[in-house]
Amino acid sequence: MQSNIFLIVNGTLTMETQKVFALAYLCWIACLLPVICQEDFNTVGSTVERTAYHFQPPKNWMNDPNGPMFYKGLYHLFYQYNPKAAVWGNIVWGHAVSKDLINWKSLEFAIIPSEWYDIKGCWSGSATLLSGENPVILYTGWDNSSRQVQNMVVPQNSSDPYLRKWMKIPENPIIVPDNGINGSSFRDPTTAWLGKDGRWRILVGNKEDQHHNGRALLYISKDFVHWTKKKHPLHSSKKTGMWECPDFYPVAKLGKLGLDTSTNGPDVKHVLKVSLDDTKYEYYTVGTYFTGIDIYVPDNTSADNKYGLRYDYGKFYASKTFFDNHKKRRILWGWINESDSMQDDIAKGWSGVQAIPRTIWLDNASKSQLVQWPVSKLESLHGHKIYKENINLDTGSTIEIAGLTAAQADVEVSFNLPSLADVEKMDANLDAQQLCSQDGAATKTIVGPFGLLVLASKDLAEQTAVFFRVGVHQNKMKVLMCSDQSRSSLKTDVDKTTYGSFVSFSFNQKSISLRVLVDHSIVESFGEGGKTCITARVYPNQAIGEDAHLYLFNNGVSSVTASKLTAWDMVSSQQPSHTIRAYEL
Ligand code: DQQ
Repeated sequence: MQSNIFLIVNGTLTMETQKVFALAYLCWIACLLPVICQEDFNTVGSTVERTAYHFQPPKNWMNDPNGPMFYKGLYHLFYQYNPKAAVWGNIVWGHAVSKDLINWKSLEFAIIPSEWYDIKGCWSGSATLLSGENPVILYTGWDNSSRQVQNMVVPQNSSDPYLRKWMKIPENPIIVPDNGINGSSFRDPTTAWLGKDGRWRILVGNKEDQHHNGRALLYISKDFVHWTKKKHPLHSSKKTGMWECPDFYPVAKLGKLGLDTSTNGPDVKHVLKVSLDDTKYEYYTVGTYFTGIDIYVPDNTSADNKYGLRYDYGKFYASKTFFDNHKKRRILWGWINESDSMQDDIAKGWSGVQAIPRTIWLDNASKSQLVQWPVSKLESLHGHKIYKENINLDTGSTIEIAGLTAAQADVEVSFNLPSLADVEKMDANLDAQQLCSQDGAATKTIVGPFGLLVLASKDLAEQTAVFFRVGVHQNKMKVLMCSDQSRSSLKTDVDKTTYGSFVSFSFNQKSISLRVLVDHSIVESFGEGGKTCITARVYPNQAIGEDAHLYLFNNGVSSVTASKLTAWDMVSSQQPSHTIRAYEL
């Protein structure tokens, strides 16, 4: 090989060499800096919609959470990220670490397009801790002929708790779409689990083209590198379209503790979650995993399609769980996408936020649905507290809860229910979301709507209403929970869909609870201890900063009492900001 020394004549660079160096320098600036050396993370877009305690890079596009794990004392979160713009494209794996799941530091991008098998993008995937300690990541590569293939990376140095450098293995791609699998619907490998036969299993999201049936293809491996597809998928469902980001994991029948993904047995049920590309909604089923035949059968307690159970009935997609072996809990991450236009995202310079990580467990009473609650460490951000008891809410009342930073708050309230002897009959032909949308918070029924108005302007022209109504629907007494965005912003070019769902509720109880996390443009709501969750993305332009207010309200005919209300100002958390070195942590 020619050495540089030969290009120097009389101590100066030849013209040719200068050109080469200049070109190389330009390439380095233009190409490598933004991707390999990280973009300039200091250019933080400053808009009123930016959140203060949700996970959010300083600029550009973010979508799915990827490969979450706990490793050597640190939580890792990777995420789909466009280093170049606030719209989807050029996808790399962003990487951040945290000691508590709330305060984050950025690291170098973990996986970037570099090989023929991922040159068009490094898409979603999952981490697995082999033998409980060696992390590997499987991800989807968009290859040079636009096929989706599955690839593997391993840490360059597994003694580094930050796992800064990841190496693509020489065997990549390790799984390709063969035998009639459509290469444009073949992605998002799951965390692997070990069967009794000592072999690893993963799912890859797919659809069967002819009938538009979504399915979770099952692959098996002895060594994690060579994978064989099982003849039948682990599960499929008719006319559900492409299943993105499948997630499959065990939950304990009793208690709230999480389980390692390989756990199975009589005390365990399994959950299969899929993200429906057609609707951009997720649904999950709870069921039984028959290990001998590698088939998952959902219980008949909810629909196995787009009408099924959802983690969140608002904006929440491409979610992923992981088993936190440090605290023995299962944690759920989900992407909150925007409700404004692409032009607005470009103007504000960013798009996409991650929901607060939630502990997730099986509802021990019904065993037919999951319960979610923000990780307890969120409470470390609690600032000034307000506590009130027995606030009577007569019909038509709107009572301000003053003295709070209402744009950045955590609010918990319990409502004592009035007599339910004579409640409204809800239209049996409408589902929960349609019922919530009918008249939103402005409707008047016998019991409800009652709840909270958050991110409200003083004159209430802007407000996001999160509320309950009780009524009879299809001959059963039900509690409806709604998040009404119809007046969330005076802006007109944002999606103001009202969301809703019925809450699993035992009517022996006299009260119902609501917790709402307000973070400037996010309203993340947890009904009845996390049995129903609704996340909304809102863009107020009057109810911002000091001009945001919080109210209790009741528009129902019957009086309701807010028996306890606790609200906290929230301190801002440390968000991914810039490239850091280990010693800064
Ligand atoms: N996002 C990724 C895909 C996944 C989709 C691409 C879900 O891997 O299917 O950014 O939002």
